[in-house]
Amino acid sequence: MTTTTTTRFVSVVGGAFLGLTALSASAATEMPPLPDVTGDKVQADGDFKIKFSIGTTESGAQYRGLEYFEKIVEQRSDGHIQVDLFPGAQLGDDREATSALQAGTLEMTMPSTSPLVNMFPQFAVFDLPFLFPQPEMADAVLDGEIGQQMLEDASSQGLVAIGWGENGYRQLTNSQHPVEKPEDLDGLKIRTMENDLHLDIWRTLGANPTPMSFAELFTALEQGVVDGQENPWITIESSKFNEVQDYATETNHVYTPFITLVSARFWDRLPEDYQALVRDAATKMGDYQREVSRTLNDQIKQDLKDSGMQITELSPEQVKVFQDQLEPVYEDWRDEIGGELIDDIREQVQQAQEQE
Ligand code: EAX
Repeated sequence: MTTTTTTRFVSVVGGAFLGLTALSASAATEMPPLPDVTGDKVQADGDFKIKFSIGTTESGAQYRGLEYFEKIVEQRSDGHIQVDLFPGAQLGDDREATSALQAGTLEMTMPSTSPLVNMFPQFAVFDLPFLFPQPEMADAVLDGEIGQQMLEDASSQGLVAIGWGENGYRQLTNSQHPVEKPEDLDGLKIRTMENDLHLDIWRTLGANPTPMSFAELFTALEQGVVDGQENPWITIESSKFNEVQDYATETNHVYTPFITLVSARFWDRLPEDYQALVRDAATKMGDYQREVSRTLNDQIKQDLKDSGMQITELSPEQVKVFQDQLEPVYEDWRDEIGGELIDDIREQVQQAQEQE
């Protein structure tokens, strides 16, 4: 997050948020106005179309970010690049959309990193429990050398990775009873992302986890195929999981990044100046989307409470019980992820904490 972006966001958007508090609970995901587009028009040969698909719905912060991306790209290319947005996994869930990019039938997507660890094993580092105590520490890693290296590594297998956003801190919801401690999870059927580390987390805590794509999740919760799931507040609300889940616990157990991907087949056809424009727009989208997500997080938690969800907030001591029980997960995954990468990130987080 650059200072200019933060300042612009506060000045352009701050006023709108003040107004929001007066609105009713149903207006929870009323979004701030989009920032103005800055930067010169870019001229290059050809006309292009970008179909951009995401798993989350139109009422989430991710989609708001995409709208900003669309505005930047269309305005600065003077309409020579058209962006069409497809939210709600209508063109496929995270994995399917990523495959479509590889096949060249879709131009862009922005999945969680977790379902892609089968392609990029180092992404599993972000699935380690309680890795980032503050979102700014995730920013420092993602926007720093480690994040840059990961974008380069993920620019392979028919993909070009051009930026980061956030899904955010994951919270547990379920249909059965309040969860305050690991024992309360005994036997609960929890849907996880298609990711072995997440399965390990929930097994270690005593739950009965089952992996499933995001596109199938609402129906599975509604029909009682699973008792619970975990996602950030904004994703819980925008997917209406609160309509089929009475209980939630603010666990903050994993911080999930979104990664912005482009089809290499499309990218290779784009003139260099347009590639630079798309990269720049992806960076601005990532900064803005993280701001929107963080600004709305507490308000949405409150709206979920107001809608009748029973939300358990854990004391630091209660969180520590979960953390201690999950410490072995770090050892289990050390070799697979790479000990050096884990140590690097933990060191950066510690330094950031000491500076606080
Ligand atoms: O696109 O699968 C999930 O729980 C995620 O939130 C999904 O990646 C959103």
